[in-house]
Amino acid sequence: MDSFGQYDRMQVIPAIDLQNGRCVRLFKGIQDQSTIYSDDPLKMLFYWEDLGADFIHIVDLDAAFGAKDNRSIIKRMLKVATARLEVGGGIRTVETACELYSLGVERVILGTAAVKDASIVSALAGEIGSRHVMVALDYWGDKVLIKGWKTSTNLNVYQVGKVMEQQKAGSILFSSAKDDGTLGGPDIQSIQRMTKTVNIPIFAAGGIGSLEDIEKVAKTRAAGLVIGRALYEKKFSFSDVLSLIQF
Ligand code: AMZ
Repeated sequence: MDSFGQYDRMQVIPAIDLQNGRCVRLFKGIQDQSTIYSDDPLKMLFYWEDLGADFIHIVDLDAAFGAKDNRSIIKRMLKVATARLEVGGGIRTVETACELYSLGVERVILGTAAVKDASIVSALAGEIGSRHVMVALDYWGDKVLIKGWKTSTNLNVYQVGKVMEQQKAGSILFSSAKDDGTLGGPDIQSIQRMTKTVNIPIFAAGGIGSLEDIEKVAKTRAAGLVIGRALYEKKFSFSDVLSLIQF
């Protein structure tokens, strides 16, 4: 299947990252380098929905770092959301993933757990279907990062991508830690390489700073991309994004 084929157009997905109950953006994923954008995640959800987002990316940073979690907030968001939500951070068991799916998560994101034991991906896909299982491959250079990007592995991100495809992941979230939160432009070469390596949809994240950056990603056959800081800092508006990807 073409990595773009199952989507009418590239999906551009605003991100809500949660830390201590608030909406933040980190710089290069570093735990204590956060900018707070809102104290009210529900308001933030409605804000993106009102602007026309039909998919929203939610990350529980505290849970990804292995500390406390923001799961009760996420459950409240699930109750009221009209957009479809993809949710990740600290989901380490099939049971937790299934619970979130049963509460309405469209794509459950597994990072650390999938990298540690890829069989969790096929086990979860067997329970909820591949299209609801997104594997997060967060990387620096070509090495996979886990545990809130604090631990580097020796694993090659493209090889792991292939394994995840074999394990029936429905899609891959491909986040460049080096670029995340910098507004300095996406890692186009690596995105291109990953879209050529696997045949499942790739969602790129990290570094988007301008509408031109979005156009560059669109040319890579990525199925979508996740945007954080550029939207919060109003580098462009979400309606500009929607008109850009309409064609
Ligand atoms: O910014 C970070 N330090 C960070 C981040 N954004 N660490 C993890 N994550 C995200 C991944 C993925 O969506 O991009 O958390 C999720 C994976 O979490 P886990 O707990 O499954 O590895």
